[in-house]
Amino acid sequence: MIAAVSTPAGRGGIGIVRICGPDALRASAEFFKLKYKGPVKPYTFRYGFIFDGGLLIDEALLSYMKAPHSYTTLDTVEINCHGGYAVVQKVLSLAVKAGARLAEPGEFTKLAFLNGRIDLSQAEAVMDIISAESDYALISAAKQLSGSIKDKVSSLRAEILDAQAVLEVSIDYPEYEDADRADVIQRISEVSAKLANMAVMANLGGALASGVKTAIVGRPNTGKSSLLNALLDCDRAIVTEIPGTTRDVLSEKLHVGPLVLNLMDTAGIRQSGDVIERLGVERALACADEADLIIWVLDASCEMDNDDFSVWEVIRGRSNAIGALNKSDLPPVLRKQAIMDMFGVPFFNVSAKNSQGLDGVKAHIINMFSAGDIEPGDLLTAERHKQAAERAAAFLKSAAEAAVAGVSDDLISIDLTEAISALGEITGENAGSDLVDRIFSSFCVGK
Ligand SMILES: Nc1nc2c(ncn2[C@@H]2O[C@H](COP(=O)(O)OP(=O)(O)OP(=O)(O)O)[C@@H](O)[C@H]2O)c(=O)[nH]1
Ligand SMILES: [Mg+2]
Repeated sequence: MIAAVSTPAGRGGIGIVRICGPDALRASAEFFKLKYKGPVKPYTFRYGFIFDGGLLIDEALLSYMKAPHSYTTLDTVEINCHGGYAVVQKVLSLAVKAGARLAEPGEFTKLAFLNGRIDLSQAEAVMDIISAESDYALISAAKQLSGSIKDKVSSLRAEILDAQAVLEVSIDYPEYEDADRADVIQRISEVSAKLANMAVMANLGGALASGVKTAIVGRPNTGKSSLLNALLDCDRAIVTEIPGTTRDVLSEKLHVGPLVLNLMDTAGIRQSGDVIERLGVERALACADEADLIIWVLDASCEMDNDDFSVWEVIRGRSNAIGALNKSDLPPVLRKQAIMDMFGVPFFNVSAKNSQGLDGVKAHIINMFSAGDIEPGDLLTAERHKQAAERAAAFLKSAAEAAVAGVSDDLISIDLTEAISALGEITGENAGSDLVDRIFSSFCVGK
């Protein structure tokens, strides 16, 4: 029997202590006294009082979810008491006194997984719902919880198993081999392509769900920090007329329509003799490297210099860059159309100083990441799932290539088994206990 506080620490209207295990109802009766006697029916609330021995602690509600129809599939009791630090800790300690042990992070969800009520992708979706900060992340996680990934993976798995079954037959009856082999090659190549595509698109899914990593880059003094402040509508970063003001990467979240941007203001990129500034530039470059979106800031009130062109070397070839022609409140030297023609990057006239032109930038970003008709739930969002899909795709590709090269069916079948097992890591069928422990250890206590 395990118990935990399921609501956040601190003060709130209600605090919930959850007790789970075959003995949960009996244990709760040791300290929860019903106002009106009588058996506790499952799926109803009962009103009563918490007592520590003879001492009244709180008035509370108790609900009882009976096995197997509960979150964990085991008997579960939830006590809704008042949401203060002392009171919830007291209720928790009473549960422990009654025989429960403190639950580990994510242990309730882990039980739901281990008892087969949900697969691993659904268990992860629970945590994704809790951490969702945008509609996209939330809806995508909700679909995953209802089994969107589980279903997708099991249909791909079924296709591989089908192909494998054909191979097994031809191992036993070599006379069928030729026609069937062509069919198998076709099928596994298709599944491989589907999985590879899912893995590629997962980059977008991840950016949409966990926030678009957005690096604001440019040479010193173009107004990167001013742009960050303007976008956030607050005085977050230090702005001065001295080139090389920003050193560390400053990160802040910004909600833009359905998206969350993880905005990062970076040091102005240039060659510098100053050790600290150089370290700042290294960080800026690393930031640009891993960004889902780069905002390149140019000062439109003066000609581009060598530093601007070295920033271009960093950005060139990236499909995820947009440009801000800043200081457009001053007499213009750089013209938008000419700059766009020169670099082939969409540019926007902005004035960070006057907060002008920002709506156009935001609208463009929303467009970039709405990616046509992609609905939340269409894409993989977790790096773990992406890697498993990549691995499965690679095994299938190698199986198809081996089949074309005339390798024996039993060897091809080994690759197919590996692909199935990679998919099984997503759903948890082939996830080792280390991986499972690692996943649940990142959960909240009480979930
Ligand atoms: N007129 C005008 N001045 C601006 C604008 N944006 C920034 N500035 C000025 O440009 C100077 C540099 O601004 P910062 O935001 O510190 O520039 P930065 O790119 O972050 O500079 P570093 O951190 O040194 O790389 C400051 O004096 C700002 O007031 C703008 O839109 N219009
Ligand atoms: Mg700055």
